[in-house]
Amino acid sequence: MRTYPTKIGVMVIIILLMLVVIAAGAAGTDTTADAASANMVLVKGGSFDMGDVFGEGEENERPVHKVTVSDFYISKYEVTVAQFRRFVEKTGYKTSAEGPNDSDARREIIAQAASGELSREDMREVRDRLLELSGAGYWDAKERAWIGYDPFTNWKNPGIEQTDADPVQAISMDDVMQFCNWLSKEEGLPIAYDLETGEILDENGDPTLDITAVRGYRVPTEAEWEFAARERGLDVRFGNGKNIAKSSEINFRGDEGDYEYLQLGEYPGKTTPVGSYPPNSLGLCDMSGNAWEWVGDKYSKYTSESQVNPIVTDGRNYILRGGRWGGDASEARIFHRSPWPRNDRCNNSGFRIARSKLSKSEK
Ligand SMILES: [Ca+2]
Repeated sequence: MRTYPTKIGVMVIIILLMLVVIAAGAAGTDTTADAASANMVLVKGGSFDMGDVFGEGEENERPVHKVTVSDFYISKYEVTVAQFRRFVEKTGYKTSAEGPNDSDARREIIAQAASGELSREDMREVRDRLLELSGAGYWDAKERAWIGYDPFTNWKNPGIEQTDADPVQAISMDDVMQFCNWLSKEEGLPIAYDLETGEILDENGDPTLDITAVRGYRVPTEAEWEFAARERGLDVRFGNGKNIAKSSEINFRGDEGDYEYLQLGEYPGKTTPVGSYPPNSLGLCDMSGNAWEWVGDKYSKYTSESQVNPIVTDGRNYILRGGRWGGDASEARIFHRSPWPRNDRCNNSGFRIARSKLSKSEK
């Protein structure tokens, strides 16, 4: 009988150990409760041939050109609904998509646009006025098409079912800058963005073109994003390190398209919790598919010149990279570039954060 208490003791220890293992497992995968900055991956810098090295994409993906980037951090996951909500709850921030819902103004804008008499410049103005109002570009998952601007679509109501661990959607570049500056302040870092001009700022708050001098949180530059998606510049087609797009490995419109690099599969028709698919060799998830991701450059055509830590600051549009849950295999290719105005947004647009590595001693 003397062994009885010992057995109970062993059982208690085993149960306790199991609980510890379960808790550790939960902590390891709980991407909703963590701060957005909790899962940053250091990417060692290097040189690579940026652009469509396969020669099969759109014209704006070429020419391939030599680019060197310095060490930087990038988040393992896209910023989640829960992480964005924490920012909104702490600041009361209203996103671009939560502007005034003025139906008269909207009607007038739509009538102007439909008149067919506007110049390209006038059409831009009309679009800019539309962007001042509420709503976001709406990708209809079932129709598999953009159905224009929906005045009620925003990050709280993206028109798809989402969990707190899904990537936040309907985010503009303005929203990105606000989020990043808030996060920098939370962590006692100098802010990275001038919210008026959109300029990037060094640690003294002065505008800079040197991304390595920026201390605060920001989105990756276009070159950093591509370098990371390509596992430090390898010739791979998709952000998970693979050359064939499979719906078991990427969240995209995987059930249609006629591409050599597509294995037909499924189309979830919505975002999925970040980290649902295997990462690339740097540990980064969803670099292809799930949320479309803003990068910190203005859109411009590539040139063949070699560049070191490039960042384009002139131009009208920023860029979304990496494809999206509603996009096809071609869009999910790493090289694909989609230019959008700074305050534009849609129910596919999200982001991930980055930070410069400042010195060898910094963790
Ligand atoms: Ca993505």
